[in-house]
Amino acid sequence: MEKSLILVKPDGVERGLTGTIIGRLEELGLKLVAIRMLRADKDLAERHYAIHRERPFFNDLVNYITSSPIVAAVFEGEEAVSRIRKACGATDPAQSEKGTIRGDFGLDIGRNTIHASDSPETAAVEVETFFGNEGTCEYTRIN
Ligand code: IDP
Ligand code: MG
Repeated sequence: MEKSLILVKPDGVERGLTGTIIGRLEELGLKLVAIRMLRADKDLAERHYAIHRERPFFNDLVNYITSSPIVAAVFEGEEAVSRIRKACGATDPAQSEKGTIRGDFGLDIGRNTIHASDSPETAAVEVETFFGNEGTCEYTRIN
């Protein structure tokens, strides 16, 4: 079954939106299989966003994601990656549809409330990055 990693970014945690965001994804019928709050350090943030290393916004991105605690979670379900990306909306909240997480809560392109894996392959790497030590849980989701 497909897994996807999400991060509630600092703006989501600080505004008390963690439960709402996790709830929206649970309401899609996806199964929550791991969750933890952490303050990412520079090394973790740079590894997570390594693909953007050459982009002009890389330093801002790393500074932002390490500025305050985040909540990392893993959801499991059929087509979890694409369904969660759809629920998140476009990267820039100004372009995201209402009813999506970023469209409803995102403040700007940096403070866009949530990260979500962009492919099953990326998800596997990201789950390992954030939950490599403790792993994920197994149970039956009853809908
Ligand atoms: P995604 O989060 O929708 O997958 P990515 O292109 O992977 O978007 O970019 C990672 C994060 O970097 C975005 O969520 C956003 O916060 C930030 N970002 C992306 N493009 C820009 C930009 O042009 N300026 C500033 N920040 C950006
Ligand atoms: Mg991305």
